Amino acid sequence: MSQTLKPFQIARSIAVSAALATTTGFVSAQTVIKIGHVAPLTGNQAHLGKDNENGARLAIEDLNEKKIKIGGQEVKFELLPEDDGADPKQGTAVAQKLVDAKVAGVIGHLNSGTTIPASKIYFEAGIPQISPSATNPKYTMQGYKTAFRVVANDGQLGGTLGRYAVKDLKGKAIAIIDDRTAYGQGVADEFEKAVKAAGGKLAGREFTNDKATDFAAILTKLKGSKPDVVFFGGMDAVAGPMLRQMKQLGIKAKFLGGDGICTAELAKLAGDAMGDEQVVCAEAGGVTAKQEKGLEDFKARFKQKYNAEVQIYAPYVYDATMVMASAMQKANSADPAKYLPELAKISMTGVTGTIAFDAKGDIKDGTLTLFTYKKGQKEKIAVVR
Ligand code: ABU
Repeated sequence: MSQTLKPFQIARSIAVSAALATTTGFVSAQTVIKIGHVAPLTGNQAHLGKDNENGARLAIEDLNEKKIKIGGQEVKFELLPEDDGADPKQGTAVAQKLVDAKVAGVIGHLNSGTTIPASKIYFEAGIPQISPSATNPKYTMQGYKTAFRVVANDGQLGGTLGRYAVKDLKGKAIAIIDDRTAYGQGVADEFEKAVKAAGGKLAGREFTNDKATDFAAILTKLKGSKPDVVFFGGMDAVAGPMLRQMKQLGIKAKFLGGDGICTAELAKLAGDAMGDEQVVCAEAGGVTAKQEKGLEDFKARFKQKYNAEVQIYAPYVYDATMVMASAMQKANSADPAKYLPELAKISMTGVTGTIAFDAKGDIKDGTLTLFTYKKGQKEKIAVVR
């Protein structure tokens, strides 16, 4: 018996047919390989999310220009960008959306607080995920063979900065504030451990949240213990106003933070409240010697293309995308089950240095770069191994 379909049923039927056409393999009849990318594109971290996404776009463009063949066919890489708003729940929702869209891999998420819960969804779907910026160690400690990251972790960031506060800055009263996110609290915990291990004295610990703009209460409380170093575990959008309010309250301490504050934007967010060499922060990667030119060339090219400075992680996103594509080429397949073993044993030199993963999926021999700001410009202090 024939049945007349209503308009919404016709639309659904077409959508299902299209989906079926691409379920025969991860290289479809159209030879399109979908790569998901997730970062916050709304909210106070949107500038960082856009930076990451542009890193992915540049990589996809470069890959498509190479006219790569996989499985005997020329392939076209397609970016599926998603916004998780730096929110863990939105993070898992968009992760499921990407799994349903049959992406071959995911670059992201930007934040540890979204990357960690999303990683379970990708793992259960067998889809490789490379985070270019999530630094909480838990991400790669869950035993998920699909989880990789191309940057150092909070143990390295917090540990190095904690020792730096005590040994190099000779901090006598070290205050800590964190934003209670997986990243902010985690990196602050590591910083605190390192300060104590180096024999430093804590002047107090307070917390805020990742959307806060008023820090008067916690800063006034900390001011009583006369801190000469304040460490903030969190992102630049919160650190900028915090620096302004420290100046208003007359707190003349050095201000330290991890990669979340180590952005081009921080100088603008803090304005004239940021003194020369007052801020010391660490990027969770870095190159030396011959590799420096490659990274500087990338940044110049990025600026020309997007009319924007690299904030922090665009080069790492670019490399993460290239590493994923390279594993597909080595496997001669974009099927996650086939290229995942190649990804696990990859060794590739990109614009951020050499990328190879340890058994957990962390980058081998991860480096850090310490920066300060002078006249609003980021200046490298040292690359630390
Ligand atoms: N690593 C700093 C920003 C991203 C995150 O880990 O949450």
